[in-house]
Amino acid sequence: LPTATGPLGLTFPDTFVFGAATSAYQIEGAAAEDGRGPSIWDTFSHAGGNVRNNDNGDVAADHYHRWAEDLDLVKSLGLGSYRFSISWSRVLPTGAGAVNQKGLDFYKRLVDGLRERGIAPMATMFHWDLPQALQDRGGWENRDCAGWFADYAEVLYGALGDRVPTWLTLNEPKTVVQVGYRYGVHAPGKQDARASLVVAHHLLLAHGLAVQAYRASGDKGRIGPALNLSPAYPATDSDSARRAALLADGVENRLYLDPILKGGYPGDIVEQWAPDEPVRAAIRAEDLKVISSPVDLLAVQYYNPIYVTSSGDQAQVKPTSVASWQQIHPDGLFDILTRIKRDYGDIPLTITENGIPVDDVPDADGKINDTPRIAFLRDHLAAALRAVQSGVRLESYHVWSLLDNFEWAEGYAQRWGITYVDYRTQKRTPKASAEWYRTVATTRRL
Ligand code: GBH
Repeated sequence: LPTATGPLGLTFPDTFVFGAATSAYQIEGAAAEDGRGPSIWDTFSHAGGNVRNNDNGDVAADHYHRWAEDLDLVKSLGLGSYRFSISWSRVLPTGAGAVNQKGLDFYKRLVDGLRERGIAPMATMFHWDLPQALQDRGGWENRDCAGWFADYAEVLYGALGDRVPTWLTLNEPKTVVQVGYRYGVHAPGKQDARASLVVAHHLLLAHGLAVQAYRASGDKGRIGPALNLSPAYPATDSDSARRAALLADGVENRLYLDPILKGGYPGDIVEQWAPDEPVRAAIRAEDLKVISSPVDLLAVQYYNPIYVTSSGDQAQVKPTSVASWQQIHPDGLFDILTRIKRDYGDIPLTITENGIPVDDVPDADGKINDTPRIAFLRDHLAAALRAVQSGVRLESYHVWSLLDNFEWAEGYAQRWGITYVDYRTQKRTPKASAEWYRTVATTRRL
C-alpha cells in the first residue's frame, strides 16, 4: 500500500473545484419513511445471503435525518461541490405514475441546503436502486424501462431543474451490466450474460432519452453520464496480450463511450456477439441517434486499471487495496483522462468518484489515521492535475466518499469514507484524510 503523504509542491488552477460524493441507498436509510417505495436493493439485501453479514440500507448512515449536519460537514471541509443521488422510489414509489411529494421535498431541502452553504449540487438520477415495482415489470431487460427513466427524469427537471446546475443520468451502467446481470453479485442478482447486453442497450437508451427530455425541459444547466472507466493494459509484452487488452478495453470502456460520444457500438465488440445474440434484436435503427444526443460533460469514475493476459484473463500486477478488485495505479487516471481527449474530443470532464477502502479503526484518542487513503488521494490528485496541465478540460474532482456507507455486497464492512461513521451512535468523525483534504481544497496545494 502507498504510504508517502508529504506535499508534492503542486498547485491547482483557481477554477478547479474539489468535492465529495455519496449515493442515496448507501447513506440515506429511512427506507420506509415518507412514502418511499422499495427498490431492488431493499429486496436483494433483505433476501439474505447476498450481502456480507446480511447488512441492508434500512438505516445506513441515517442521512435522511442528518442531512443538514452532513452538509455542514461538506462546508467545513471547504468543498465547492457535492455529488449525491436521488432515490427513484422516493420520488415515484412504484417507479412510474404517482409522484410522492414528500420524497421530492427531501431533495428540495437538500439542494437548497447546499446552495445556502455555497456548495454546487450535482445530482445523479440513478445509482442502482431501481424501484422494485419496475423490476417486477422486467426492469432493465424491458425496453420500456428506458421510457420510465425519462419520465422520472422529467419529474426531476420540473421540480429541481431551476436549482441543480449539473445532472448525471446513470451511475456506472457497466456495473449494472456486469455485476448486476452477469456475476449476480449486485441486485437484481442475475447471472445471464446475454440478458446483460440487452440491459446495456436499454440503459444507454435510457441515458439518451433523459438527455433529450432535459433539452425539451428548457435545460438550465448541464447533463452527462457517469462512467467508471478502467484502462486495460496488456499483462505481458506480447501481441496476443495486446490484442486481448484491446478487446477488454472494448468491454470495459468503449461499449459505453462509443455509443454515447460517437453514435455507434464498437465494431470489434459487436463482432463478438453471436448472430442470435438478443442484443442484436434489441437495437433499433433510431436508437443510436437517441443514445448519442449531445451531452455537456462526461463524469469519470476511476478506481483501478485492469491487466489482461493473452488468454483474456485478468492478472494482478499492482498491489491492491483491501478490495481485492482494486489494483492501485494512479497513472491509470492520467491515461484514461488523456485518452478521452485523444479519442473522443475536448469534452468537459469531472471526476465524480475516486477513493479507496481502508480498515479504519479509531485509536485510543478516537482519531482515525487513514494514511493509505491520504497517499492514494494525493497520488491520484497529482495524476489528475498532470492531465489538466497537459490540456485536458478536467473541471473538478469528487472523492468517494464523504461518509462511510453501505458498500453494496460488502455491507458496512468496507469503509470508503473520509469521515468515520459509528453505526451504533451515527456519530461522524472526520478521519485524518478529511483534515488533509480540507487543506488541499482550501489552499489548492498538493
Ligand atoms: C463505485 O463502483 C460505486 O459507484 C459506488 O457506489 C461504490 O461505493 C464505490 O465505487 C466503491 O466500490 O465484487 O468482484 O464483483 C466502483 C466499481 C464495480 C467496483 C463492482 C467493484 C465489484 C467487483 N465497482 N465491483 S466484484
